[in-house]
Amino acid sequence: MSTLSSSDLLSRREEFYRELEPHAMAALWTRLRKLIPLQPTPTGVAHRWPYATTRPYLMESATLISAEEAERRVLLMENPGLPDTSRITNTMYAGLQLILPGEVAPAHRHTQSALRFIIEGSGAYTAVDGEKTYMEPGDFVITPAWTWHHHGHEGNAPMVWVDGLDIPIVSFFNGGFREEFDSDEAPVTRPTGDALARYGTGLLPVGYQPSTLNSPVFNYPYARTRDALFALARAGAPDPHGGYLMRYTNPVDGGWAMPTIATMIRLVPSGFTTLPYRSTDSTVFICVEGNGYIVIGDQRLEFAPHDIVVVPGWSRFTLHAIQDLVLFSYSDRVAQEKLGLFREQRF
Ligand code: GTQ
Repeated sequence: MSTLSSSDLLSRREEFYRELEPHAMAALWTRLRKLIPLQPTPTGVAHRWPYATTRPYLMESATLISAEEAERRVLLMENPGLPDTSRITNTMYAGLQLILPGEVAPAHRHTQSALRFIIEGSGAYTAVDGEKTYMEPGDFVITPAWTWHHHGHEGNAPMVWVDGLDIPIVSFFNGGFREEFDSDEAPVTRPTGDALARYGTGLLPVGYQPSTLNSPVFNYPYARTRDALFALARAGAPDPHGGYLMRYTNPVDGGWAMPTIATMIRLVPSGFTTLPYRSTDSTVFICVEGNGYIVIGDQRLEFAPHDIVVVPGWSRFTLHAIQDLVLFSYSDRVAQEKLGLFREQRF
């Protein structure tokens, strides 16, 4: 190595780093610890959006703009630790969408995948790839990437749902783009309920060859999900770290329902507290029903119906149910698993 004195060596190093800059180079050893940290290093912070706070703004937005003019009348949730990114986690988008009776949110398609988790109202539908599905609170609905979709409302009260999209993942690959349909409504070519009948009853058409990475079931009705959760609760003990925790699956292969977004639902029974758990996927929780709270480190965030709570990856948390607590959640876990990145730890 050099014969420079140690102070000369240090100043020569600083100079050397500056000399590299105009050549679009840098010394790895100045960055290695940050580039490849010792522990998973989540970005973003834990945060709660109480529905009591979000709902009045969402309703006021309807006095300011129509669904048609907005294309989608949505207030998005932006993680306070990720300002100006339109992200709720490092890899996920979340918005609250409002549609009023008689409105249509016009047909378009995009390379991003979307999920809807229904919050309130009845009588609105989403038309996805030629089939309309009417949405009820607690339903989980999939809009696969690049399928035409529009939303309409035949009911008589405001309808609200959460949109979960993989926008940041697609942006990472510079893969995000859109197309607008010629008219407001894309053609509906199959009867309502067709997909559920073909693919969602434990049966599959013989010879069926999937043409998509998504589950062919695109509405998982809450009535069925809820029955399953409460049947489990009558039949045995909850998982100590998760409660009665179920994932939404693709009936074709038993994998996750969507290729980039993992979706789960759980019941934490009244009075139950889960043991500490953490995983590498930052997670968005939506409280479906019941009451309780989550403890993340020294932070405690309440769950009331329709509240949204985000938990950064690799933060240890426990769930506490005051009344039977049903939580829907979504994250990039499915993408992490495919890339060999997913880790979890039970304490
Ligand atoms: O309903 O198609 O929240 O395209 C963001 C982008 C909803 C939608 C969002 C979208 C949609």
